[in-house]
Amino acid sequence: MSEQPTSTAKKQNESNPLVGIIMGSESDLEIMKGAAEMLRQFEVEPELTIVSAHRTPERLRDYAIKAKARGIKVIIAGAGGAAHLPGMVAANTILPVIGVPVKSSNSIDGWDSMLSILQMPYGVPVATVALNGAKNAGILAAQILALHDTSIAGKLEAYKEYQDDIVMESVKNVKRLGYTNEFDK
Ligand code: AIR
Repeated sequence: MSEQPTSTAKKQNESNPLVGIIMGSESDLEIMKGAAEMLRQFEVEPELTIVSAHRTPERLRDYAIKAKARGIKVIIAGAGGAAHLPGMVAANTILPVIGVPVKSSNSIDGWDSMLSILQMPYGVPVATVALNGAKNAGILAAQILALHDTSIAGKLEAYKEYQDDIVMESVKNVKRLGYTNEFDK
């Protein structure tokens, strides 16, 4: 499937993005762009910018407070190390927040980012994906939008079928290599 947005989808979403992707630093972009790439596969063009919980605390609060009124439906927030961005955004909005722990240059081993995002206190949920799991964050955001958008839902169904096809190709490949299994007989 193509990772580039169609021109129609791009135009529609540029003026009124439904998903906001934010990250603590430009150094997170290599991972976080995966969320944008996945969303584009479902013809959802997100907005993407840098917001740091520690370096730009006022920008964080401003972004979180204004997001809903701007028409954003889901926020994907990624950060590394002492990763307080997703949690603090969730503290300031009722929009669903998907947190992406990034294994950054200042991470000890990734667990610092993981636990900072995962262990939210009761009352302020963040849906945390795997370490560097920005692509899944993109899919999850599309799934949330699909609750009220049949076009996105259809593209998600097609994506599921596509994944099935890929695995079934692999099943044939390993069979060709001489590995048998009783299950497929
Ligand atoms: N970070 C930036 N502000 C607050 C946090 N937690 C994170 C970024 C990045 C890491 O610090 O999300 O993963 C390192 O950032 P930099 O800019 O030093 O490369």
